[in-house]
Amino acid sequence: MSNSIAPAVLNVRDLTTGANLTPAGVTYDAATNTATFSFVAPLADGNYRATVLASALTDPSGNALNGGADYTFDFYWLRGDIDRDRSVDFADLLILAQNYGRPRRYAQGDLNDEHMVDFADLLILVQGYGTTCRWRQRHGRRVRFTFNERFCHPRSRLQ
Ligand SMILES: [Ca+2]
Ligand SMILES: [Ca+2]
Repeated sequence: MSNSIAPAVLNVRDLTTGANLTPAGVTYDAATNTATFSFVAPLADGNYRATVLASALTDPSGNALNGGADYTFDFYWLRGDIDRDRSVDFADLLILAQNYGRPRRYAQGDLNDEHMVDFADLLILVQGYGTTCRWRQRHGRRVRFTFNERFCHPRSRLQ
């Protein structure tokens, strides 16, 4: 992939509202071949579909990504769900407690991305405690999702 990438190569669709979200910025690390997109407003808890526009990404020879076919993937965001099981519960609280007072990342309880697990993170988790973000199954396919009425506003980043 070339060393430059525009934010518009990625579209994120909120599967609840149908709203399309375009990243405000993107950084690219050539050493790890990783693009990190950022948004002006944090994503709300819920399910999303990200689409990378193949025509907007080329390799150094000018070949489009994925043979010219857009690449899509689904993901969800649920603030406080540290272990990524679509639920904010005791297991998440336990992870946070084990890392309390230490410099850590999201997967270890730093929910506000300040690289420290502290009371602010505990407050975020408690506010979302009991929240789930589930796919509704229909004919074996993920077609819609449900989650309760709690909405949080995390810092959002795709890698
Ligand atoms: Ca969890
Ligand atoms: Ca923190």
